[in-house]
Amino acid sequence: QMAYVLTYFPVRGRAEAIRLMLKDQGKDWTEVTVTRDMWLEGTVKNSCLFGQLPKFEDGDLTLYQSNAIRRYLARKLGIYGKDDKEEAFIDMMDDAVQDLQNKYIKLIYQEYDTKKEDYFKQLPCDLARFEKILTCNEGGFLVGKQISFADYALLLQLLNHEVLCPSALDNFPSLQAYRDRLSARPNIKAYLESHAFKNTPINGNGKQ
Ligand code: GDS
Repeated sequence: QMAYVLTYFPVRGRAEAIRLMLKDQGKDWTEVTVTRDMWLEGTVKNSCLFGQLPKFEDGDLTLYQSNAIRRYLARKLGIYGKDDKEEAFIDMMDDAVQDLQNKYIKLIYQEYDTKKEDYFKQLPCDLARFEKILTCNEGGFLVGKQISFADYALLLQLLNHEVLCPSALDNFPSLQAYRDRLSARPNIKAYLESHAFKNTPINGNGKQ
């Protein structure tokens, strides 16, 4: 069994949902870190199919696009629902988490100094939707009774948003319980407490 290889910048960013999934599922991988200087030199960027990272290798398979990588691994690791219906619901939930992540990335990289207050005003409305979904699903996850790749993405968004806005989850007991329950899974707990996780910045521009 060849080791997986994940190539990314020394940040959590768009690689973190991949890392968290691999950790929780007990899979090892080799991390290749591309520094800003290496990236600006241009050779690595030119070698990337869309000029961006992350890149993921599994033997002779090379993938780009973080969400394609996540879905590939989810299929392979069996965390993509138990049937077509669950799979469709997981896609739907993951797209909703991506909507939130895209807003977050836009704030961090483009509007951090100008739109933070607006973002804080909108945030409870976005989080309330996930609160309702988790309150209604007795399985304890976004979909069904088993963890899926969408759950790792939501957990990371909750953790990132609590850094951005410490009171983010204050009025959302189901989100708090979900964050606590997922963070207590043994492999996730060990990872969240690790030097590797704690010392890796959330975003590439130092904002959080
Ligand atoms: N859809 C792709 C995926 O999901 O894999 C997006 C991949 C992506 O954006 N990769 C970034 C990258 O390689 C790192 S994530 N950047 C180097 C480059 O482009 O040369 N992305 C839009 C998005 O995620 O939807 C961004 O906004 C990224 N920002 C997030 S970091 C600028 C700066 O330093 O501010 N030079 C680069 C900012 C940037 O790439």
